[in-house]
Amino acid sequence: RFEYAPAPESRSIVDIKASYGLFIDGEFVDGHGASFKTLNPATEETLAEIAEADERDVDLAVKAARRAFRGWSRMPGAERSKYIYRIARILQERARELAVLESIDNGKPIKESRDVDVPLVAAHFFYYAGWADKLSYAGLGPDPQPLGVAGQVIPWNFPLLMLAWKVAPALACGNTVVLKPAETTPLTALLFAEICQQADLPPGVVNIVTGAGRTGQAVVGHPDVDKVAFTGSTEVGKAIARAVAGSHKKVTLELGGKAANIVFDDAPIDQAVEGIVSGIFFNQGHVCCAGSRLLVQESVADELMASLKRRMGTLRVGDPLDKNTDIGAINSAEQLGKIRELTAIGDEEGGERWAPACDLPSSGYWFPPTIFTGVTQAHRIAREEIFGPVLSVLTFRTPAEAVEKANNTPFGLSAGVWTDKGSRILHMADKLRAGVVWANTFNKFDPTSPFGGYKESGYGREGGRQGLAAYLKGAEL
Ligand code: TXE
Repeated sequence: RFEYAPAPESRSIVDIKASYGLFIDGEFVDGHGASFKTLNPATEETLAEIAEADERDVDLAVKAARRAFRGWSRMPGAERSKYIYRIARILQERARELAVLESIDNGKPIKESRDVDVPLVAAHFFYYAGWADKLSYAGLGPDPQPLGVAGQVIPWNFPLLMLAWKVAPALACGNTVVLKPAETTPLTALLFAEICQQADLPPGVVNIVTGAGRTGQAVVGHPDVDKVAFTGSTEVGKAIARAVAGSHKKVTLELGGKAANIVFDDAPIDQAVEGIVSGIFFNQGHVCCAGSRLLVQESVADELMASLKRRMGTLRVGDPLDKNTDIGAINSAEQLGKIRELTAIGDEEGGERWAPACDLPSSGYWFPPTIFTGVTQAHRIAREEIFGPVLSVLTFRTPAEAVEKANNTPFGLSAGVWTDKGSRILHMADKLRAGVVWANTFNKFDPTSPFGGYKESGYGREGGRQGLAAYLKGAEL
């Protein structure tokens, strides 16, 4: 049954152990390296001690994945599909636990992990389970073959969803996986490892190695890794591209963004305000495709801003496990520092800061929903990814000016267009250099749709039929 267990607000439904090992060859094992702590960003309490995989551990994981590749890649697609469906069903059965754990470790509101993250995670596994025995119909060649061992490095903003985007297509195509979760959010990946055991997935098909950047480097640099899939900062993405340059490894990179959410004067204002709010405040703005630049047509700017401020006044910031919370905790002290630094630069450069009055909890990492008006294209807050609940507002007069401003960024991941005119939507979608253009909506995701960027937002696509190409030999989009 395609249903999700509702209302998981209680922390008591998760069992967080004091310490966690690495998941290699189907077992939880001790690492050779040191360990690190993962915190609850809403309280700063330590949740658990996590093993930090070093080069030796990564080597063991890659060797296990290589051994498992033999059987997994030769298994009939229909058999692989059964395992992936089984994982999808267990993800649904354990949805409450996964949602609560994700909110505790990441800081995101429970209504988002419950209604968006976890359902999409299960949906990805269901979707790619369906492809496993139909690869020769994917239009990617008559006899598609897997690449081998996939090394996958993921960020902290959607810990379980980024895992799903990478693991589900890799397995469907017959690859095996060594995945490194982000150091601030390892817990749901480790629960996923338990789910792989529960699904009787053959040992070594999925391996989870926890750790920080050094562990990621070891995964990416391992000579027996055939495919590197990375989501994270543009800076690290470039370092990874350099590290694998000249090797046999196939690479996909999903990096930063600075999306424009463009509101024309004929847009339904109330609807646009909802889209702007979800575009930048969903997941505390820790979203690579967040609508972090609002481009509003001058003639409706005053009306729109007044309405946006009223709506922002109703947002509730606080306890991620409270189902009424709209904005949860910032994921780490480091990310909070980055948001504070960039917004202080916004003040210095002459932007006008506004945030509704809100009582922030005394411990934990918090930042109120904030807008900057009077922003020009030269301002750093109009150009750089803040990755927090901060919106930079610019205005435009003509569609051509909107296109010029929207495209005036090193990134090209997503954009939004709000207008009543269908022809304008088509025109803008054609002119905007962005991997996704949403029309009269924002931040809508679906496993059937390919996602990925242009320019410094990376290359390759994840999701949909196109997402299979990243995990098959010789297949290009
Ligand atoms: O990202 P990193 P951070 C952006 C966002 C944010 C900034 C920094 O602007 O403020 O990046 O975030 C692993 N080789 N995005 O520092 O460092 C790391 O351990 C291999 C946008 O968290 O890129 C983690 O697992 N791996 C983004 C993952 O890379 C390395 C999501 C991402 O961490 C590595 C996250 C190395 N040399 C941040 N160094 C998006 N596109 O959604 C680190 N890692």
